[in-house]
Formats: sequence, C-alpha cells, structure tokens
Amino acid sequence: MTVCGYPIARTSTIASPLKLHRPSINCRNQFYVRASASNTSSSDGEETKLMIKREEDGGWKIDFSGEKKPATPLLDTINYPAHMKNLSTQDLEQLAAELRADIVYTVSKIGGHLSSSLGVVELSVALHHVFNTPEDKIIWDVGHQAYPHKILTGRRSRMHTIRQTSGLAGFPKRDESVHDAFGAGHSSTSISAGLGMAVGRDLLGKSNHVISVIGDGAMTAGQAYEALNNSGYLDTNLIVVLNDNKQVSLPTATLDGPATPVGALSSALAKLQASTKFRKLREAAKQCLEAAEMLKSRDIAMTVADARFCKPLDTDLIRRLAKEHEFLITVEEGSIGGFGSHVSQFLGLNGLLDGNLKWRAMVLPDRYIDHGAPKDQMEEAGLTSKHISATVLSLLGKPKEAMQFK
Ligand SMILES: Cc1ncc(C[n+]2csc(CCOP(=O)(O)OP(=O)(O)O)c2C)c(N)n1
Repeated sequence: MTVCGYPIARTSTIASPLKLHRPSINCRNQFYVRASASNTSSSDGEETKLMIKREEDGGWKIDFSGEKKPATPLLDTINYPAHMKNLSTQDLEQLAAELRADIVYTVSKIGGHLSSSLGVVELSVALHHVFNTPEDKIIWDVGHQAYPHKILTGRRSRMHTIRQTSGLAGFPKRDESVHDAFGAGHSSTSISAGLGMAVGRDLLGKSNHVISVIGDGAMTAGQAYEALNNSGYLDTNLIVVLNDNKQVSLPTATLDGPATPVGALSSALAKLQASTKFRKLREAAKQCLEAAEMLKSRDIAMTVADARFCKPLDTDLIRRLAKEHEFLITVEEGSIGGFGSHVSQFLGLNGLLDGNLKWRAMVLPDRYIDHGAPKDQMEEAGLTSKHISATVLSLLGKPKEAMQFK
C-alpha cells in the first residue's frame, strides 16, 4: 500500500484500501492521494474494505448488503464542508458514492432512516459544496434524511451512536452541531422556520442564505402552504428545495395515482395495531407483564389487560376489571389526557369509583424526553416494570417495599 502527497495536482482515481493522512483545510487542495493494492486484501492487517466502482453507464456499483466496510478514500478527507469546497464535479460524484456506501454500511449495523437519507446524498453534497453552513442555514424538513448532512458536518465518527442514549440524535439537533439550523421531527415546518430565519437575517442586515429542503410528502401539509403563501407576501430571499422523489413515508399517494390519505392510513395502522406481532412489541404491555411476574413472587396477583385502543373504549372489559379488582392502574405510552383520562371518565360517569375501587394512571410526564434507547426513555418516564410494581405496592399500603423498586 502506498499513500503519497504531491503538490498541486489532484486526482479522482483513488484506489483502495489505503491509509489516508487527513490534510488540513489549508492544504486540502495541495495533495492528492495515490494508493495501490488489491480490492480485498491488505498487507498491514487493516480491515478489508470494499471498493466502490464506477460502472460503464456512469452509475456506481455499491454493495447494499452492508456486510463489508466500503473503502471511502475521498470521504475520509472530508470532516467539515470547508474540506469539500474545491472538489471538482467528478470528485463530488465520487464523494456522493462513498457517502452512500458509508451510510448503507453504518445503518445496516444500527438501523435508522435509510432510504430518505440515501435519497438526498447528492443533494446534501451539492448544498454543502455551494453554501457555507453554519452561516448559511439549511433546514431539513422532518429531519429524517439528515444522515449525509451529519456525516459531512463533523459527526461521521459518531454515526454508530445514532438513536442511542447519549449518542447522536436521529434528527437534526441544534445543541448537537452549529450546522443544524433547526431541530425537527415534525414534518412540514421547514418553510415557516426558514422564513423566520430569513426575516431575522434581514432585520439584522446580514446576507447569509436560508435553504429549506422539503419532500413531496411533507409538502402535502397545510403549514407548508401557509408558509409558502407568507413567503410570497413578505418577498424575502428564501430558497426552497422541493425534493420530489415521488415517495412518501405515508400512503397519501402511490405511483399509480392518488390514494385516499386518511382512509388508507387509518386502515393500515389499525391492521398493524391489531397484529399479534405488534402487540407483543408494545413497550407498555411488556412492562406490565414483567411487573406481574415481579409481584407474583410476593404473592400479589395482577391481571394484565391490553386495552389496545383508546377509542372506542372496550367498556365491557373496563367494567369487568373494575368490578373484579381492588385497584385499577392504567399504563400508557402517552401523556395526560389520553387513555387513562378516558377510562377515568367512564369509571366516574358509571359510578364505578363510588365504591372501594382505587384508580391510578401512569402516563408520560408532561415534558420533553430527550432521544435515547427506548429502555432508558421508559426509565426516565417512570413507566418501567419497576415503576408499575412500586405503584401496586404503594396502593397496597406497602410504601417501604415500593421504595425498593424505585
Ligand atoms: C406533523 C407531522 N405529521 C406527520 C409526520 C409523519 N411524517 C414523517 S415523514 C413525513 C413526510 C415524508 O415524505 P417526504 O417529505 O416526501 O420524505 P421522504 O419520505 O421522501 O423521505 C411525514 C408526513 C410527521 N413527522 N410530523
């Protein structure tokens, strides 16, 4: 293997595997990398990497199995957008191919939003080549497509921590990077957010660009249209990129034409929620079953009923549970005002709380819970099996025992 630095010339024919000395921003344009070795063998014991090849039709041959780490010689030199300013069009194409392969490889290990991120690889490279974040503001609608942006803005080495507690967020997050102009997760907000930033820029007399990137799916929401309408009225300088990939995460349309959004969505979700697999997976239900197991060892019998839907309420089931038990605890992965409130109103209106029944609700706290592993989020929300067991023990008048679970 050889890696050589030469003055001035740059080349796009980079062979791999190679060990690359990362040039500083200043000398980025003064080096080129030349390496020689076969695609799959390594003389110094480094992990074998897979070459990304350009095909005759101009496309790139990328391994989508995620099994082998791709060789990414050009991407390895890019830590921040400043490093890609002087790349030629040919280099940028290579960079996009390597970025795509890198995302496939990483997401195959950790899971996450793959297709939306793959869909904006070229767009992300182009935007970061043309514009200068963080001065210029790029706002990704929803934010589920921000993996390439994250990699190009200093976070590549932490991509494997995405969606883990204390790891990178799966969406843009302002306190994660100055390059994340707007934190989202909600769809259809990018144009109004961008418009606000553009108006703020004008008031401050600045000249930076503001770019909102919105997909055809997110464009279906009213807020996006309101923002467009307002942008036209205010006539400020705002760039809106419509990323129309004719794919929407929700079935508002198919390639054969429009589909009824609400009907199709609700029936698809209802089917999903009713499926045994999904119900097995539901975190709150799992926690209740675990709590029942924990309490069994203390000779406390607990019935776990999966109510499945907030509406329509299974009133026969609630009535039966209320009549046959001393305590009723509703547990939900939702905040106050949902299933538990609905049940309490039903119990109250039907006189079921006039006797000995004690009812408690366990809900998500009414505050923001940061991203993280589901198990840690449940812990923070106070909805784990330990919390449920503690609630039961408190109701039974055993506060000391309850404390052991907290
Ligand atoms: C307020 C709100 N409503 C709905 C959603 C659900 N949602 C997730 S992604 C998305 C739009 C995705 O379509 P598109 O913008 O075309 O992106 P693509 O699926 O092509 O990546 C929607 C509506 C959401 N995140 N926020």
